[in-house]
Amino acid sequence: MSERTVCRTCPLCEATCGLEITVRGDEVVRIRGDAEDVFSRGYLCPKGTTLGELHADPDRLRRPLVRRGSDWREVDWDEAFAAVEGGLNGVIERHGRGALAAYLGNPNVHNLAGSLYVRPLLASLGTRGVFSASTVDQMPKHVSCGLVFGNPNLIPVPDLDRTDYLLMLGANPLDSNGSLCTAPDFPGRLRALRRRGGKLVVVDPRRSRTARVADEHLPIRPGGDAAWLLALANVLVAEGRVAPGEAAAWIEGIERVGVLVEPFTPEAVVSLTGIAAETTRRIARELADAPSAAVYGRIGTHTVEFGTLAAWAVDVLNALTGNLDRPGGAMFPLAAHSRPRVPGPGRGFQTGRWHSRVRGFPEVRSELPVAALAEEIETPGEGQIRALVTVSGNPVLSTPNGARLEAALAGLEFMVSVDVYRNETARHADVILPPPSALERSHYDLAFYGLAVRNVANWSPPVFEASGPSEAEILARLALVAAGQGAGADAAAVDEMLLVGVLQGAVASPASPLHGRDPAELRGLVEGDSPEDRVVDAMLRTGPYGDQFGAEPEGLSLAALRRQPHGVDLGPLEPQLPGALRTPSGRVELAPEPIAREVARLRGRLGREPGTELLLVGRRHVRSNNSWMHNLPSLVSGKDRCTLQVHPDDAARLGLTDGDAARVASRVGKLEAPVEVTEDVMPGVVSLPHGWGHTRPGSALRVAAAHPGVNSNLLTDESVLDPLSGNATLNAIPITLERAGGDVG
Ligand SMILES: Nc1nc2c(c(=O)[nH]1)N[C@H]1C(S)=C(S)[C@@H](COP(=O)(O)OP(=O)(O)OC[C@H]3O[C@@H](n4cnc5c(=O)[nH]c(N)nc54)[C@H](O)[C@@H]3O)O[C@H]1N2
Ligand SMILES: Nc1nc2c(c(=O)[nH]1)N[C@H]1C(S)=C(S)[C@@H](COP(=O)(O)OP(=O)(O)OC[C@H]3O[C@@H](n4cnc5c(=O)[nH]c(N)nc54)[C@H](O)[C@@H]3O)O[C@H]1N2
Ligand code: SF4
Ligand SMILES: [Mo]
Repeated sequence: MSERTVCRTCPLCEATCGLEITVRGDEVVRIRGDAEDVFSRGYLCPKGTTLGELHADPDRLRRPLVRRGSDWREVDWDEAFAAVEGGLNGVIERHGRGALAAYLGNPNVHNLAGSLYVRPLLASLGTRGVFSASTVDQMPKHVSCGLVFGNPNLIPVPDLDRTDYLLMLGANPLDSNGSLCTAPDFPGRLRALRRRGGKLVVVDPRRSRTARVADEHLPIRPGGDAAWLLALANVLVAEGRVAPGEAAAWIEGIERVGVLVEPFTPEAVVSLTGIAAETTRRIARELADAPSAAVYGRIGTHTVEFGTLAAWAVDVLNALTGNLDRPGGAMFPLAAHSRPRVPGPGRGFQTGRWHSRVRGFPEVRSELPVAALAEEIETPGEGQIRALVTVSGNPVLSTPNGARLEAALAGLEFMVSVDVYRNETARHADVILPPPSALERSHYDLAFYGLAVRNVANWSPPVFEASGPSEAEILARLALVAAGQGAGADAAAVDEMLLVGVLQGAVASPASPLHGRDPAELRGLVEGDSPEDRVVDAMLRTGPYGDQFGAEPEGLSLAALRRQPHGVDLGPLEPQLPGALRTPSGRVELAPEPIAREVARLRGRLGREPGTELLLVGRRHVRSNNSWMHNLPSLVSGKDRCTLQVHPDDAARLGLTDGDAARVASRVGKLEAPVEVTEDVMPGVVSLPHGWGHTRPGSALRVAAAHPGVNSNLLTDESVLDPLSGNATLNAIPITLERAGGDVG
């Protein structure tokens, strides 16, 4: 049989690497980095080569499953949707729509169907019970950007390829390949930064792989980032080094920031951060003196109690040093699919339009904190959640106090999961609807081109034809069932609504060259083999580089991208402010009131002696991807990676040696994990990766079950949230540690 080669963008993480996939018949023969990809230039990580393995995994679900007790039965699609209709309607009839909820997991944003079709699904569910992986992840950044720039999706990224100085906190792109900063070949880009004479400083309680390649590694006490960043700002103010440059014209609140940071002297934050005052002063001066600099913070800065404050302080430092929105600083991408801008001031950003029922958490971006999902299922009364829809998520392993959530899921009246595996979460579902594999769909990265360090666009065709309904069709049919239109309703209605919505948005915008045109006429010009592709075509053509349906003949369209299998480079990032701002003032509002209140709350921690408990942090490994790629033999082979890293001093004090089983306990739970004694963690800190714990009966992941590891989220605490964003605290968890076996005190 002859071989063929298909180029496509890897959808597994945020880096968007180009892959060259060689196929014979319905088999993947080989996957390499696409050397001609305009963005990744041949780079790929070990996960990128596994798309064929994922596709062929015998445990990957090919047909819908219906559960009765602990028995699973394969059914056809009509029967599956009929079962969903019966289950959802029953709950709606008995308890109303307030009893419905949805959880949306991470791969939704790596997939056109998830990005486009989840919204109509949520609208049809008609519930405020919406939860997602965003509140165990980046919600603090959305909130800080929402407050400061007026748009929670207007997130600055470090201008990696041009910066002279990168101060990176709580991120480990050598393993994660980058997050909220799409940059294929992050390792190569960091090497280039140092080669051109730039400096990389990594702030992390662990000597991560990224810290190892940095010019300087500053170990920080977990949870200390917000205080430390405020201390850097304090030094800039105290030493008269605030220099926002031309941006001063459209930034307000700089003086207020000066007042807010006043108590956070380098000396005052030493107990919270463990960083010497003179080091803090030196880094502040280096930041101010660098020709260009970017401060960048990620998971370790966000998934902590003061996550939003830390996310805000990152951008404050960029603004105070004149690096916001300038080359080499922190800049805003302009994605090819972005919507035409409405000029002038915006409506700003609000949270708390409603609140969670049990603990009263404010809604943020129409979501409630996933750390509150279990209690909303358990607690009786009006609005108690009785039915759950999960789409590509595994909250049992990925959200705090997984044991409590798992028990709550078991008590639901109905649950449906859209997932490619029967995993630790989906095993509680009554119906599982499996979409085709990633190779059986087209791809265009709607989420991550908006966070990329260069403006690029790339569309990938499917490698194989899907044997079942596409994920878009599954989600559309679910939406129609939830809307009461029945299991037999035609999904095309949802497709049309999405497509026409894009066109209507364009013709309604005075900023668009298509302003005033007839959407029906444009609809006739849209191309694409699938409904998702047609939406992408509409977005591209009406977007900032679009062909505007002929008015800009050289412009982008799906057809234009089809002709460029290695993607289109749209150039380095360009300044976007003040035009992109959506604040009511039309300016950067650097010192918003909710943030000021958080500063005051953190101020209350100054001078408090730190506790003596060990603090737990997470970590990632390049051969892992949250909870769901442990079923691939090539990724889990080798020595156990789910180890508890302990500093030699702590190990000696506790009588632990390498390979011992240790009992770890937190306020909410306990587990046993093998100890790895290493100087890579700072004293007082232990580290355990998340996404493991493949021990649950009823999941169907045979390879993962042979390399189970433990679920670190049995230890994370659902009671402590970042109040502004509702984000969970996944790092800096106080724990106790002892040798398992009971013979040691
Ligand atoms: N302690 C701790 N916990 C953490 C983190 C941490 O750093 N520490 N990180 C957090 C972060 S950043 C995140 S994003 C979350 C992730 O949390 P989740 O999104 O809940 O978990 P994942 O492990 O990403 O699970 C993804 C699921 O999607 C399925 N899937 C894969 N591809 C597809 C597809 O194309 N379609 C469909 N329908 N399903 C698919 C997989 O089988 C898997 O079940 O975990 C969080 N949890
Ligand atoms: N290989 C792989 N790649 C992935 C994923 C994966 O699971 N595996 N997940 C993807 C997802 S969903 C995401 S969101 C991204 C995340 O990408 P990153 O943000 O780069 O996440 P991590 O690699 O977990 O790095 C977080 C670092 O923060 C440190 N840390 C912990 N607590 C603190 C603290 O209080 N302060 C500071 N300064 N540092 C702290 C940890 O030691 C760790 O090194 O990765 C994505 N890419
Ligand atoms: S770095 Fe991310 S996008 Fe690139 S090959 Fe690896 S998993 Fe895929
Ligand atoms: Mo994430």
